[in-house]
Amino acid sequence: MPNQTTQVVIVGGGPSGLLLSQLLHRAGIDTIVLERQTRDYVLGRIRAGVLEHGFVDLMRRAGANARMDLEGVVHHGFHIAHQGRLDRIDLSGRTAGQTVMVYGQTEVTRDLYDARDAMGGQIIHEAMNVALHDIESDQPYVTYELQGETGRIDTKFIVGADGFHGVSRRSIPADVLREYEKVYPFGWLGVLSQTPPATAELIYARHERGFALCSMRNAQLSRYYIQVPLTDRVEDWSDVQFWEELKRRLPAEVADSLKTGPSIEKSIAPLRSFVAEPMRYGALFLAGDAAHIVPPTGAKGLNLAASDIYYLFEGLSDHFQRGDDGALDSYSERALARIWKAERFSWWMTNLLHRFPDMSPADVRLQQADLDYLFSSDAAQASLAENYVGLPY
Ligand code: FAS
Ligand code: PHB
Repeated sequence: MPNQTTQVVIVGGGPSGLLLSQLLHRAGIDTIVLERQTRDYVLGRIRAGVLEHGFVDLMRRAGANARMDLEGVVHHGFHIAHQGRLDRIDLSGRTAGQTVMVYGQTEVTRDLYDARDAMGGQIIHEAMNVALHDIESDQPYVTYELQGETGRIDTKFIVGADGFHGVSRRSIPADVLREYEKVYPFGWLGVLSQTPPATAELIYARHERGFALCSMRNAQLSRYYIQVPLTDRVEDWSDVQFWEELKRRLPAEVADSLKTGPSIEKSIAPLRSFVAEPMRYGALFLAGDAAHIVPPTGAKGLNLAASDIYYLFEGLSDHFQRGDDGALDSYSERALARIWKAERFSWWMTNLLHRFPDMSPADVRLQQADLDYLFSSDAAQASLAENYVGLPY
């Protein structure tokens, strides 16, 4: 396999890597994306469902927004169910008109793949054993294996957009890398069903039996979650058991009208808060889940990847177009400032709504007081809303 040369090698063909590759290509900057899995495998993942307005803007800037703008649904608020009732958070009312868009990550990824294909972007699937070399030098390169042959790509920069289990973060020396982690004592059992959503807007439910979430992908595709112990396995839960437990955790008005149906996807995701610092080491930049993970309670995971890509795109464009490295040099500090605020919000919302195994009666009352304060205070609701729609980039 002949050696190749490019300006930026991107490891990982998930939403982070694809979005950056598309933005750079439109700015005349050459990239090669190395993805370990097949495209079908990547597109088979069911993950995030809520896009901040910043993410929506970036998809439009990338020219990958046509289907999103047609099929995505703008949401102006969501509900919190507690003590048998629904209270609404008025996102647009509390943020001078800002909203979120409900549009699945699977569709975002599909749109980005289509946009890359339309521009003739180079994505190498099933690239195995990707390895980063000489990242401290100004002549780094990447090797990988494809159908038994070894390939080499010489480049100026490498972006690690290869998720939590990728190779990039592990390429930063242990005495340089600092990792911060908090693992939650429960997981989310998620179900996708071809049924109409429970309500027009999302419902985050706090219940003594545990957290639940009613979300959706479109008018005929719903996404539900219930908090489960870490010891639970997917095979422990039949569809009937899932629907019965979900209904127990929802106000009667919602449970009674819930349309159930067979699950077309069912999985358990662990919850953790995680940040790796720094997000740059020599010619290597980390972006998205490769650098940080949040509990999905605040719908921040995918959206944090977007702000990383925004900062990185700005820095790489300045470098290649104007020879200015200011934005690249400040990338890690700038991205981490927004990441830690989103980590805080996701941690706070997770503590507000989940039943922790070791909660004392006092802890339960304090948690309820937190909710009572929230719905008695304009300032508290404005604070939640500005975090949920997305803090400024
Ligand atoms: P990704 O993990 O999506 O993509 C990384 C890509 O790199 C993958 O395609 C992988 O195959 C590839 N890769 C890995 N190692 C490689 C290697 N060595 N060589 C080449 N390629 C390699 N966020 C929300 O906002 N809401 C949610 O409800 C939500 N639910 C989630 C559920 C689950 C089970 C998981 C795991 C995450 C969830 N997230 C959620 C977060 C998720 O959406 C991420 O934030 C998002 O996928 C981040 O995108 P990327 O940074 O591109 O990482
Ligand atoms: C989803 O629709 O998958 C979803 C929505 C909001 C969240 C988490 C997941 O906070």
